[in-house]
Amino acid sequence: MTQTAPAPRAHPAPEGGDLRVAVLGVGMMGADHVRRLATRTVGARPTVVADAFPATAQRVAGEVPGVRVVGDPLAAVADPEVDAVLIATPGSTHEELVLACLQRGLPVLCEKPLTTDVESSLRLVHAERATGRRLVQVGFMRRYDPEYAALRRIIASEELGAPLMLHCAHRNASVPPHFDSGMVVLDSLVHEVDCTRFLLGEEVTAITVMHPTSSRSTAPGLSDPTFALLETASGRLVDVEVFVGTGVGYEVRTELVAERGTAMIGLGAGPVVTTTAGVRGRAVPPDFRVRFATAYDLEVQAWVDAARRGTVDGPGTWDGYAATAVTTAGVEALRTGRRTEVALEGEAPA
Ligand code: ISE
Repeated sequence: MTQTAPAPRAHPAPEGGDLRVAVLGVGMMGADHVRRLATRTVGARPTVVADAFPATAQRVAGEVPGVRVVGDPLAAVADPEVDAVLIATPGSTHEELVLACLQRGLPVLCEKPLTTDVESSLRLVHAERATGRRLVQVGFMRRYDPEYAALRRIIASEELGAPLMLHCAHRNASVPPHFDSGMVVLDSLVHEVDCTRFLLGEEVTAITVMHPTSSRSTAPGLSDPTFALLETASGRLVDVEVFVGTGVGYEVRTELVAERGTAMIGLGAGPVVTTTAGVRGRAVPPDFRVRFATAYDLEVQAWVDAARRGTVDGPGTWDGYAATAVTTAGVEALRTGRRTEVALEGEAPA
């Protein structure tokens, strides 16, 4: 759905050595990526970190020998000891940072969402295309999760016949205090939008977003849970419950309903009884770093391997743009209470 033929980069890493990576934004996710690059990724190492909070940058840099703090993220992109950039800053900063990487011809792994509005995402699609190469991978890590990959293989094998619907649940124990209802759509639901495109291989053409009665423990200013209905180009339906303040743990489930059977991922087998004690005795992961640890490892390793070959082969700017187009329509659907259609401009890469 997304691949373009990349022009190989002449010197992806200095003399075939480790790819030297700048990590921009070292909050919860960025700090996790710094540790991953330092200890679990082959062929890459973090060299530079930048963060809006200097003390956070110092603390994270202090954990890994050889990592320097650079105050300004744009200076980090321009740093001579940087061959590739991992962006984990808030989505509103992504456009400027990705553009700076494109201008330097650096491979980028940009955490999702690509950007927080559709115009800037589309600008990045065009800016990357203007370079004539693929340089940007978007951090839709679920594509690297063994369970999602297995579900995709089940669909591709047609063992269960054609896919008809997906039922998805996306539950966080808690989110930071600044998380509002728009962020639920742009930052959390965006994963299910990408999974829908990844699993079903088609675009989302309309979205409806509703709020059922909120949990009594919901933070002021946030409506939680949220229910979304995605419609795809061929008429399939995907329902998604996003509940970001369950207080329980991290639960991400996807159930495929197909012509001759169903398949669910994200659970142990058997009756579903979930409490803080776990699912049938199985521990509920506390957050996405634990639940998707393998996916993040595989994602970053795939990005590094491709960057060292002078290319990118994971989800790209088109995927980021397509997902943002749906979630920004979702924010509008939430505001108006109406089903909102999504139209993409231009063509997906062949
Ligand atoms: C967070 O940014 C993530 O990407 C997590 O996967 C998601 O579950 C969470 O809701 C987001 O805030």
